[in-house]
Amino acid sequence: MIRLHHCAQTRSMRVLWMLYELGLDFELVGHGFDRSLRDPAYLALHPAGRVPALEIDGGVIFESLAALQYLAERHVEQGLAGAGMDWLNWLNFAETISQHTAALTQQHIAIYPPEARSGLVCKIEAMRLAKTYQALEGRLENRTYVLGEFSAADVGLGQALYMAKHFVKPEGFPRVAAYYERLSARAAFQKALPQAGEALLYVKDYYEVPDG
Ligand SMILES: N[C@@H](CCC(=O)N[C@@H](CS)C(=O)NCC(=O)O)C(=O)O
Repeated sequence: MIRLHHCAQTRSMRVLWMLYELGLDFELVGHGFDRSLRDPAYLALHPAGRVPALEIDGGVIFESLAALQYLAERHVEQGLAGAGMDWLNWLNFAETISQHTAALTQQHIAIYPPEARSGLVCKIEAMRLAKTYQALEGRLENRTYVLGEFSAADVGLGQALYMAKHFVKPEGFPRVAAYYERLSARAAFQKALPQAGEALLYVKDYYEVPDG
């Protein structure tokens, strides 16, 4: 039995998307994005109390991009695994994007009271996030997907963009914008979106960099 522990609009969405791409049977366990992730029962699955946690093959994978790699290689016949340095670099580049999104989510949404938030940190993180789009823009010159053909690396990157575009719009990066459109049109991506009634992390489509 495969079991995915998931919160809507977080990095666990990339694993959910991947499971749908592969057409696997699995159980989905939804969690609140709150202190319940620190319950001892959940900490036994994820030592830092985060999502995702993927129970599979008698073990637990608790890093989202490791989960994508494991699944892609477990089902290599489906053609979503790459090889060599390009595969590893671009699969893991999703985290280079997501680290800035995590910082921006903390600044714009998680920190209370709002006066404790830093406009300067928001500006710096948004600029650094834009630099990651620039890198992706370069990689996508003459390529439809980062490895040429669609792979699990695009699942990681597409989901990283899904979260990141709340803070930096991809429109200034035409290849990235078109890439995101292509990825988000996939049926498996659409199935991994928040379902009706699920608590959302982002209540706005876009969070402006605050003054100050
Ligand atoms: N590098 C980890 C990061 C996991 C992570 O930080 N997940 C966030 C959601 S995107 C989380 O669970 N945060 C809850 C918390 O920090 O309390 C991965 O890619 O799986």
